[in-house]
Amino acid sequence: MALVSSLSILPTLQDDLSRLEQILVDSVVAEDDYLTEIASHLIAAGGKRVRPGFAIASSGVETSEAENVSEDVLLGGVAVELVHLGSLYHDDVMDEAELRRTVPSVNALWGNLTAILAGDFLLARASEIAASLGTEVAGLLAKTIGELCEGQILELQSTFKIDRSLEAYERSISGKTASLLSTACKIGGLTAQLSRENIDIVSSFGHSYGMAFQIIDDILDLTATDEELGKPSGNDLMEGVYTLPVISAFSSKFGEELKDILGSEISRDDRDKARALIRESGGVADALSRAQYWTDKAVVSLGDLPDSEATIALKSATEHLIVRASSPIID
Ligand code: GRG
Repeated sequence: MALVSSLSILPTLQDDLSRLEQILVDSVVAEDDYLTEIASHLIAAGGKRVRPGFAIASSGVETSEAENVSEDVLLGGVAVELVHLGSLYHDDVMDEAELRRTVPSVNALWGNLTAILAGDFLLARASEIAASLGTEVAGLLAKTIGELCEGQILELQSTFKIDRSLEAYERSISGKTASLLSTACKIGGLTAQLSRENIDIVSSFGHSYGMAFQIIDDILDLTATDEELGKPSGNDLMEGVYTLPVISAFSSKFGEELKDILGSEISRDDRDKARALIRESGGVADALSRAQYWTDKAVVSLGDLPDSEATIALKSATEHLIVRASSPIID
């Protein structure tokens, strides 16, 4: 798992994540065994637990030597992972995705109606846990769920648009991805009762990290294999979601040729042609430098935090992101 290689220099993290896993599994138990099975499906399938990892690490930035986190921090991490899971259930319905986290998606196994309801159930459990952590956490998580929807709607509005701008792209990923990473860090800070100044810093760090995280995710969709992703690669092009490498390639010397292929539904052959053109155009390299812009910003914000083991782990995880996209290996 990527998290292990990126935040793992935090000596207490593995132990905290094992404690978190049990709470996560317990949090989706319903009265009905059938619903429990469906709600547990993607938890059992794996996932990197990036958001809980960042909540845990952020909670420890004021502690010079790492120590195990409180139950409240773990509950905060569980709440953000449940929102992430709920969004994956709904996203897979929207994309008619068949595979997620290397296993058949919930919609593929149980159908769209059940997948939507099970996704709602995960959001409900997330909200219940957030409410137990106080009104600020509950309000923040509710606001973030709204931002995810806003980001996703912006993406929908721009599908198949060959004139999608960098600004429009970044507005969308800010909502659909960066907001939850920022909230994960902020909830870590709130539940550990960090100073207000440090809570604001980890929140802003999480936003910058999240922007880079989504850009890298979008690069990997164009450069990685199906096996590396645990789902079919090149899906964004098929769905008409033109991400940063594509937007950048549109304004290169290959732009006109690319626009002739894209802009509407395409075959797998055309997808492969478009992918080759995007790589040749330097679009992937451009996107990588924009990701670097965001990771640099994230690292700069960490400079104002105490020099703790957790702060160093957050820095190392941020630097690891760029390495992940620069090499074809996904861990
Ligand atoms: C119901 C909360 C809710 C939202 C509805 C569908 C939707 C609006 C939003 C979808 C947002 C989405 C899927 C964003 C992509 C986020 C992303 C980068 C997912 C992959 O995250 P990883 O790499 O995955 O952390 P794992 O599987 O490791 O957890």
